Amino acid sequence: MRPAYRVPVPETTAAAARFDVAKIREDFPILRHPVHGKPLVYLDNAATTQKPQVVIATLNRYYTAGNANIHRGVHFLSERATQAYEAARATTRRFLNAADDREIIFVRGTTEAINLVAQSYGRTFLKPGDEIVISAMEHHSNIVPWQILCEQVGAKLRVITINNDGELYLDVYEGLLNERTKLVAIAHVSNALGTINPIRQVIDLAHQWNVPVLVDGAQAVPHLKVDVRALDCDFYAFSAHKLFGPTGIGILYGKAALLDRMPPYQGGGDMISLVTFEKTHYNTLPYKFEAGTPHIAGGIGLGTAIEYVNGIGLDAIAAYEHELLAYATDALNGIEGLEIIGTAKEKASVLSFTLEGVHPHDIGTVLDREGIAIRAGHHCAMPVMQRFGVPATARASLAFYNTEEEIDALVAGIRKVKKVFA
Ligand code: 7TS
Repeated sequence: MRPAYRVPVPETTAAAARFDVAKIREDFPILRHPVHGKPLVYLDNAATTQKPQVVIATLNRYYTAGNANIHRGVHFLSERATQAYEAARATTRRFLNAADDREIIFVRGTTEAINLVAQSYGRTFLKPGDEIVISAMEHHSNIVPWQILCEQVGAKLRVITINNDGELYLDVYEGLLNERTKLVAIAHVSNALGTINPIRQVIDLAHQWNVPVLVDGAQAVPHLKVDVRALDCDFYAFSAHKLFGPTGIGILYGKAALLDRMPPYQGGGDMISLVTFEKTHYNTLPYKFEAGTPHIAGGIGLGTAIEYVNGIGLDAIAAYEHELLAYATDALNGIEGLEIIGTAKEKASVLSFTLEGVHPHDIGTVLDREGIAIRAGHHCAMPVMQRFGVPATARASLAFYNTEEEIDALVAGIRKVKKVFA
């Protein structure tokens, strides 16, 4: 038997000790609303996060007193909405430490960001026989767009395998890179396992072959400080709704030099500078990739969410969540028949697990009656389930507003599951 997996904790960091979680919880109104008559224990943050009052207020204020279309009106409301939307772009640029606002494209979310790169970059620059490298721990949205592209251009998908802890085999990755490799697309943090990939190293190795790298940052930005210039990634994608912001909005960061060479992804309003029936001239970056009226309130709401997260500080968040993950890991390890899937040395706050003799959906259903929200299933990462030989897992995913008491409630809930199915 393998020794019980433990998350290494240095010693209580000053940042984690200072973290006032009770005060932070007051910022999230939904946490005061009971579920099935029980206090809500929300542990499904990898699917989507809850929204702080400031974000809700931003959306409310926009539709109450600020609604107008952007980039076109000369009237007061339109100009003000445009300013607020563009200010949110600048906030996002600072958040990622990108060099230029032109490198920040508003999209619907991570999924659309990846499809944009696949269809615009991929269809333009890939030819038959070329290869795209992904990993065995990708979310379907970082698999399927590349499969579609492969069918369209005759390229091939190559997959970096992972070990029993859910870590990349870097030597396998090095072996996959060659003159046919035209793109690497990889998760920064795995949604199903919690693994934090050594993304800087992944990027450096690809760049030795002049291969651009797209990083799926959906599960990273809520937990880690991301600096796209320090990483030197070529594309970085994330969704606002996993970062305490609204659904329906997200970001594609791309290096301007690459985005400039890429054709538009969709045609329509706002992405043009001149249209005649003979020829259309496209707008400059970032607007070339932003056809049609966007999710204006969502973009502005994302800006507020980022300011809120910055106010707490990602270093403090990471330190607190690390301690909570260690606490939860120890607590779950104490339950007989429970196995944690995803035991990487570098891990974000995701706990996937199986329970002997109980289907994950049954775990989820019993926990729900206790007011505890987790996700059960394949987490849109079916190849991860296949890799670990399980049909599904139960997954508790933590955010900075979760507490040790909530972990205790989860453990009590799982013990109840065991009794019900004994
Ligand atoms: N990439 C990763 C790593 C994800 O975790 C998700 C969503 C996506 C991409 C897609 O993001 P979207 O906002 O475009 O849908 N992950 C999950 C999850 O783990 N449970 O529900 C959604």
